[in-house]
Amino acid sequence: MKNHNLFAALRAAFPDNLDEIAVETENGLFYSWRDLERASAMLANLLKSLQLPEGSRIAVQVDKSVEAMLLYLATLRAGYVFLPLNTAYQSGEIEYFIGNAEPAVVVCSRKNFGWVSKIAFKAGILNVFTLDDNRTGSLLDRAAQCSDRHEVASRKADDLAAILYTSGTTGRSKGAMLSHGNMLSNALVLKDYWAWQPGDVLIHALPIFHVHGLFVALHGALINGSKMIWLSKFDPRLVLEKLPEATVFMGVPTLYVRLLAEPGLSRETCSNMRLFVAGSAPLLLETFQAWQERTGHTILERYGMSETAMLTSNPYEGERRGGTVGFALPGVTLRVQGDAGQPLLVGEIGGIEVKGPNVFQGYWRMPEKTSEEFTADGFFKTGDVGKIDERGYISIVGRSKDLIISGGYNVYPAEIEACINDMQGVAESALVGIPHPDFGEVGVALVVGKPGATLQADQIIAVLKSMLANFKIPKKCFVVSELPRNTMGKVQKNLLRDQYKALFVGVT
Ligand code: MCA
Ligand code: AMP
Repeated sequence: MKNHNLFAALRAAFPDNLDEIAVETENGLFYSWRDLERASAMLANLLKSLQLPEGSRIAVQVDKSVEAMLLYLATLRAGYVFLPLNTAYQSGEIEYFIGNAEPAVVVCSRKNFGWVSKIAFKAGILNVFTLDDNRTGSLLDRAAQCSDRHEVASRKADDLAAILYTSGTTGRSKGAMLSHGNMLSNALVLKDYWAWQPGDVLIHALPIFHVHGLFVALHGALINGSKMIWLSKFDPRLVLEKLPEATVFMGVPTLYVRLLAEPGLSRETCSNMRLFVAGSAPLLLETFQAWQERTGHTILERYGMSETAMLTSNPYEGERRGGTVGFALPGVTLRVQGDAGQPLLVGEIGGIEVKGPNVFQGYWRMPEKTSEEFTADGFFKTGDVGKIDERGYISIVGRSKDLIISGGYNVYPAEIEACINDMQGVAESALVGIPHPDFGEVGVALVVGKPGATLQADQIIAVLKSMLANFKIPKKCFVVSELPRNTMGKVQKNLLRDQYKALFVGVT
């Protein structure tokens, strides 16, 4: 029987000459394809030696490094389920993920071992390893004793490969379950659609705990046997320095905004480049146009979700239209529906629904939530609102879900509002997304105090900082006397967005 393990497909795409360079880091380290093969085998053998039950989750909250990427590959290879966690998450957030996903293994950085292991041990997890971004930690110490030969675990296409937590409109995060088949189908479609070529070199500058960096960028390079220039963190100057050696770059819009702020960005620095891809948040037309003028390259914008990986893309050949996310990818069926579920005409705005081999297996241990998000005829409701023009180009014009996308990270107002509402003296609050020149959009909190309470905006922010990942912290907080409500009593966030829309104009 065919092995549908995603790692088997990625491994099969390694070049014949395993001594070629697969990854180069900013610190001048070079990893050959043989290194990737051997190290992922050793790590997979370590996981295997733990005799974990089938389907075990491996939760990982570590700084970006090649070894962290190898741990992902090893988890696939050993047939377990990878659960990446944003390094910005604080203890309350990690406690929730660990409690919800019940991983069998937790890997964290050494500096966090004290509090992470406490949470893990309390949850009954016996295997807690450390991994730092300087190639040290107990995970590598243990893997060093394992064999560098490992037979890839056999998996079916719908077996789980990863769980990505994505927040919900009602607060707590849901684990989107992605299978080996979901991810392989997407990787193969993108390889073709973006015309990956022999000799391509990817600058990998995104975090590897979300779809963009972990799947779109990494799978893209690996399934094409392409070299990666691996940057531990996005640094515009370093990217500029590496552009002449690269052909492909992927980023959230903030990365393009920051690169445009660099005087060194020019046609010349980009002359070796073949493709710039943007996604995870709307790319402003002004950024799209400024990039074209400065570099001569037209950014290719695409659209996806944690639940689905990539759904649409502007074409590689043919016109890439700014302000649109292009066409549904091959194999993806996309429709725009009216409120009553009726199909809409060209140009009419409605909810985006999708179907395809890339669409996830459901939310982890939330069957009811899963079925709510699918239509009777099997389409997944994205929560994005869009339209399709006469030439078939899809545009995202808004979201029916209350979501703020800040620098490519998702911030769910309900989660932040719940934290604020729990604070002493707070009657209620609202978090709204306000345009921001760097992050695209940022959260601003409006807080109403209980009668007689004296609230300090700074104090509210300070408390939030102790509870939540830094990117979720409102960039501004205002104590107000009331929130505008409609006749149904619902807070009119559109009025608040309008009132504060100029707050960050001109901010750099
Ligand atoms: C950092 N800060 C932020 C953000 N990032 N504030 C709001 N939004 C953010 N995204 C704040 C920190 O809280 C901190 O504030 C200060 O900026 C400096 O933090 P630092 O970590 O040094 O920031 P940075 O290195 O400049 O990071 C900015 C960044 C990063 C490079 C744009 O946010 C990033 O890598 N974003 C990419 C996210 C991504 O990969 N998204 C893909 C999701 P203070 O000093 O006050 O504490 S996958 C997805 O959406 C799908 C499905 C798709 O379609 O791709
Ligand atoms: P997440 O599932 O957390 O990764 O976030 C997915 C959401 O990001 C989508 O539902 C969209 O709202 C948004 N998104 C991703 N790519 C784009 C894009 N190119 N333009 C607009 N929104 C996007």
